[in-house]
Order: sequence, then C-alpha cells, then structure tokens
Amino acid sequence: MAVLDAQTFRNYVGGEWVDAASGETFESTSPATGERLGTFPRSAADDVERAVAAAKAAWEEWRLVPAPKRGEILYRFANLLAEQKDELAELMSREMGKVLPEAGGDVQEAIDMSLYMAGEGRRLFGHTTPSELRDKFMMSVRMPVGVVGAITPWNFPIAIPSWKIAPALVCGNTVVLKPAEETPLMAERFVELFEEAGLPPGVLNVVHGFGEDAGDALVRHPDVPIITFTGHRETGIHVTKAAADALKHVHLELGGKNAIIVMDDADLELAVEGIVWSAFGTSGQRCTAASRVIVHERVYDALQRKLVAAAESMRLGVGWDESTDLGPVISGAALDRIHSYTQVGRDEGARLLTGGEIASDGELEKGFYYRPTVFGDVEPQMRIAQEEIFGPTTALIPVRDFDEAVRAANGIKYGLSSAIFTRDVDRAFRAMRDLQTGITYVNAGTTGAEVHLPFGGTKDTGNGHREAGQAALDVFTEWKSIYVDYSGRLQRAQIDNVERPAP
Ligand code: UN1
Repeated sequence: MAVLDAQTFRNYVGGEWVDAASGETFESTSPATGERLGTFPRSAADDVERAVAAAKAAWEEWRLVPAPKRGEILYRFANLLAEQKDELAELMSREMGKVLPEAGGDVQEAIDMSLYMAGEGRRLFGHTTPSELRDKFMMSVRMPVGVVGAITPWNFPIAIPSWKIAPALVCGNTVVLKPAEETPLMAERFVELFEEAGLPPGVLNVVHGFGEDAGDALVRHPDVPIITFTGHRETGIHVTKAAADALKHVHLELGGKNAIIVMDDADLELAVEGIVWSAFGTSGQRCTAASRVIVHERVYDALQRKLVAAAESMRLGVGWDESTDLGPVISGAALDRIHSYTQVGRDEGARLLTGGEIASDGELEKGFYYRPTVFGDVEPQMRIAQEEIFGPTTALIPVRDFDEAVRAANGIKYGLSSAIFTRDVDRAFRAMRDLQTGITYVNAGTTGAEVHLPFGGTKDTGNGHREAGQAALDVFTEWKSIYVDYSGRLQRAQIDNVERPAP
C-alpha cells in the first residue's frame, strides 16, 4: 500500500501517485462539521492525458489476462473492503454525511458488486448456435472495448464506482476514474485497496478534480471509447453531446422523481416505514429517493398524520453518532437549493405539513442540515412534484383511485424507481406492468436495489442502458460473432444451402 501524507493526496496514474501538472489543489471538507479532510490535486486536461495514456498502454496486457484471473483480483478487493468496512463507513460518514448504517450499506454494495463481478470472470457467457451450413461452427463472444472513462457522484462514493469499475475490469477494460470533487477521499481509499488487491499499474487510474476541466477532458479524449456517468440530467446531455463527434458509447444514470403509491388497502404502518426510509434516508440524496407519495383519498388523512409524526421524531446530527437518524446534506449550495424548493412549494399553494427549515441549533450550525419536510395537498403538475430536489423533501399527492395514481406516477420526465403499497394482487401486477420506470417495488419503498439485477431507468433517467446485473456487461463489452468453416470449401450463406425452386 502506498504511504501517503495524512492530509495531502495525489492522483493515481500508471501505478504512481502524482500531483496535478499545474500543482493546483482543492480541499475536501465534511458537510457535517466543516472539518478539513484532505487536499487533492485539481487536475486538468494534461493530467487526464497522462492517465488515459497509462490506461491505454495497460489495456494491451490486461485484455489478455484470463477473465477468471481478473475476477480473482476483484475477490481480493471485496475481501479488503470487507476487512475495512467499519473504517471506510466512518470516513464516508465524515466526508459525505450519511449515517453509519447507510455508509456500511454503501461499502457492502461495493463488496456485493465485486463478488458478483468476480464470479462473472468464470462466466461472461456468449452463445453458440448451429450454422445453416454443414461443417461450420458459430459463436458470439464478449470483447473488451478499451479505456473506460468513469465519472461518479458523491452520494454513493464507494458503491457507484464499484458498479462501474468492477464490471469494466472483469470484462477486460482499463479505467480512468474522475470521482466527485465532494468525496475524493473515498475514491482515494477505493483505489488504494485495488492497488493492494494486486491490480497491475495503469489498469485503474484516478484523476481528481472538477467536471468542467478533468471530467470534460476525459469525455472528449479520443482514446476513451466508453463514458459511464452518474449525475444530473443536464450534465448527462452535455456528456452525450461532447461524446457524439467521436461516436463514443455513453452510459448514463441520471435523475429520478420517484413515487410511492399507497392504496386504500395498504398496510399503513409498513407504508409509512417505507416512505420514511425512501424519502429521508441519505437525507433524500439518492437517485431512487421517494420525493412523491401518491395516496388514495380514503387513507390520506391517516397516512399524513403518521408520516408527519414519524418525520418529526427524526433526530438530526452527525452521521457517525449512533443516535442520529438524518445526517447533513452535501453542501451549502445544496442546502440553499433544497430550501428554495420549500418556497416554491408554498408559492404553488401546497401545504407545508412539517419541516421546511434549515436546522442550525447548537452543533448543527457547523454543518448543512435540513429538517425532514413533508408537503400535503400537492398537485401532480406542481414543480415540487416534477423536479428532482435531492433533499429530505417529499410531496403528498391525493388521488381517487388506482388509475389516477398510475397517471400521476407516470406524469413526469424521469423513470427510475416506483413503488406501490397494496394487498391486492391484481393491482400489484397492473402496477408492475404500467409504471413506466426501470425499477418497481411492491410493498417496499423506492430504494434498495440489489447488485445482481439491472439498475437504471426509462425516459430522462438515462439513455436505455443499465448498470449492475447482467446488463452491465452490455455496457462494457462489444459482441463479436465468429464463424469457423471446416468444410474445406467455399460455402456461401443464404445461397449454397437454399433449395432451388422447381423450374
Ligand atoms: C443512487 O442513488 O444513485 O437502490 C443509487 C438504492 C441504492 C443505490 C442508489 N442501492 O437506493
């Protein structure tokens, strides 16, 4: 393991720890307390250039390492993550803000993904199928593509890099990672563990910095044929345009405005637990957060009462304190944006039932805390029911029946996750069919995806690709179809084997 100064960190390029060429830096600070966690290189195009060159050179050898051997490195990586899970969770809580059980879950998701993709080293199945011609064999195999440019967000600072990097590596690609500038320390630890697991130099490189310089240079680099990006819709559009001239493969995982439907036959206690977990977990800063709750009018009052009581019982504080239910949001800018939506909701005529305030009493004053916020009497077209807030704010939308609920759920531009609480099996199946999202939960909240099913969404949530599950392999490989003719003569498909029609 590289010996690093406790406070100053570097990029990881070609197996070396290096500063940005410009010598410029930026700081990582805790959103919980403002404490400084480290100084990181603020990289630009020339740093990206070096990292891509290292990844490109390493690819020539890495693509030839047998996939099961590539998988073994992922097994070792998973074991190291497991050994250091508690320490990583504590650090994540400091750098990103989420409470310890969730931070542990974030690390666990990376362990799960690494183990799953490690096993893929002994699968990566292709297909064989009989030829229409005699003495001819055909198969399709997955081929690595080259250097993957991965741009990852701060809200799952260990899990999401693993979703991209574990499958990219097992498929035989090399990677340049540009992690979120809010959580560079987590990315640093992530790559140190890969180094310790025995990943050869250049196979995974990290370039710290900001989207506008390091991220943009990575997206535009001609030797990076695949870009995988998780973040805002507008940035996703920018990435797509920047990658278009070089016809790059672009995988996007963008926003969500996820709804939980609560029908009149639902188990209301369970529904409230699901809503609290999905709306306020990670302080609402998940792509899968439930920022809308669509409620049958017959149970609306009861649900509203229970939900408000549950929200008001939540304790705000630093994530590493065991009594904390809700940690800070990521930054002052995020806090301002979330708070501005409270004003938007009020102006639109929604009823603020609880929260709607920046919390700054006592120790909270040092960080960025927002009280869990519930709006009632929200109409589906209001901005607070249409736009991604990415904070602990949810909107209750009353409806008369199931059809109206599904219409409201679908009446947005995003399509990541959805949920329905009902005990009626017919309604549950209709919801599974009719909710236009990439993920649907029955009798559970909108969060909680497991690593071995595809993750991603319809409409403006992405561009049709999925990460996780077997679907991830489609992002990080190209199919090659191979034909072997052992007849010893020229056999023309579609011609030599076709019976001539009778004259
Ligand atoms: C995200 O918010 O981008 O299902 C990822 C979930 C988590 C992953 C969320 N397993 O909410």
